[in-house]
Amino acid sequence: SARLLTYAQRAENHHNPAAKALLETIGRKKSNLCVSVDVTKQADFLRIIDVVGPYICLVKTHVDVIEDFEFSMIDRLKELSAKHDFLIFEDRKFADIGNTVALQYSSGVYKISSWSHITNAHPIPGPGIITGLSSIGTPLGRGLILLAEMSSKGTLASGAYTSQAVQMARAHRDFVIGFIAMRRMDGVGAEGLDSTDLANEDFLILTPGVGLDAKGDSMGQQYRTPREVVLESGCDVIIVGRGIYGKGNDADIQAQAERYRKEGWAAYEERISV
Ligand code: BMP
Repeated sequence: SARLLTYAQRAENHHNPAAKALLETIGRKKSNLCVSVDVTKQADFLRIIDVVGPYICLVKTHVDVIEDFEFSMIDRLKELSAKHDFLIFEDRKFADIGNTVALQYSSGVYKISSWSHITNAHPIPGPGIITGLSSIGTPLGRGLILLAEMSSKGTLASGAYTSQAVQMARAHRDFVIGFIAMRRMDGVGAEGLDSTDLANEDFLILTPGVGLDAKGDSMGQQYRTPREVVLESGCDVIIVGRGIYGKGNDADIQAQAERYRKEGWAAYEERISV
């Protein structure tokens, strides 16, 4: 299973350009850390990314929370992505019918497909959401992440819903590169499927709800440590927001980014060494 392979080995075997690039970046930078930069001003957004850039494989954005948004911010983001060698993941959580999400992905103020290597969607509408997003993203070499589970208390994304999300992804492996999930999805919803085929599948598990200093927040977020997430649950990328950018001045933010990178990488090295 992919759980025991190195990121570099997985990059060699991957067919999707965004997944391949992400796995290569992780290996090259020795970082499975994705920073989620959920701030509301362009200047803060760009400054934080410039500080954490050397320590991350991926930046996760919620571009619609930026109050003074101008499209030139995207040009600056792309420059930082080249300067520091990371990919971009707009956490858009699409959740509509195929025709609508294709428009939301390609058009409007943000034109997400033009700059975000990876985006995500809720499986709730059924497979048409993948067809719609793929019609825009596949020609551009993008990758899609499905939300199979969530980190928040009381999430409805569990049990049969999670299994069906994985089944939807298996039917669209060219474009769906993995999941937002709290654990590896190997074998989930796989009853009766060919075992060699399943052994060859490589979905990336990107996991939010990661924090070293808090157990959660007052709105249902729940945190686990990088070690719990990567070593015990077999996830591939840790997503950290307030645990990094919420820590004060640039020196503190840099120190936290370095701390999470180290913890995430140590947990991975221990995982593949067994
Ligand atoms: P923080 O580390 O500050 O709690 O931020 C977590 C980030 O991950 C947020 O941007 C949130 O939107 C996102 N997220 C999450 O917390 N749980 C999920 O299940 C899915 C998410 O995208």
